[in-house]
Amino acid sequence: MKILLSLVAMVILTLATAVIQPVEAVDAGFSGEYFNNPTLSGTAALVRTDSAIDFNWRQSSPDPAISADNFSVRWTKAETFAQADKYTFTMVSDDGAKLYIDNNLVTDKWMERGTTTDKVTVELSQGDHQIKMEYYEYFGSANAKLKWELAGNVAGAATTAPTPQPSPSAQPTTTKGGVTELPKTGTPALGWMGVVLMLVGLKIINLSKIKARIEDSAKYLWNERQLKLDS
Ligand SMILES: [Ca+2]
Repeated sequence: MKILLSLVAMVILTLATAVIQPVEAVDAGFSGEYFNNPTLSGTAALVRTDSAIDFNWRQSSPDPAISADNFSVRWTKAETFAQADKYTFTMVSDDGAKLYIDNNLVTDKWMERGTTTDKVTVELSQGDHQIKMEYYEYFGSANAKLKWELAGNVAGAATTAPTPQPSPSAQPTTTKGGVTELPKTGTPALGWMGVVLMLVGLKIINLSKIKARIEDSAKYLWNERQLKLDS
């Protein structure tokens, strides 16, 4: 009986895994809009896809179409986060930069300066979130980098969270324990029971049939036992 129930559970799990297995998404990278002015003004002089924001241009320019000084870049990307958790974003820039998550301004360092690292920890729901980094180079050397990882993997990151400054059109953010909380927009994770109920709903699993099978097997095992006792 126990073995049979385990088998039934295994079948359900296998079916559930087959149904919810996500298709591996192709990472489209960042859309980068490059401007020949330091204020992201007018029409971009260059639009290209950057697989990552990880640049050290030093004294030179990102592209022949862009000047070596007094340029700006806006990178945007829709990133799918596999789990709801706290994530630490590490931004490096020379000169200034701003970071937005879902159009909420979470780091504002729009200033002339040498290479500086800024970290911010943000609580995100599971699912898609828009990452946007704006950057400008005033003069001299230039670099721009952005990466993120689970806050638990970054020592001391939560202490550097700034006060969030939501843009007027954006939903308000709240701060709890040094962590910036964004408005909840993602879908909650499907629980195990949710998956089973969904499969039942889709009639992939027929509970009455499974119950009948279990009862049949129980009857069979009981009869076998009686036969042994009788003989
Ligand atoms: Ca510079």
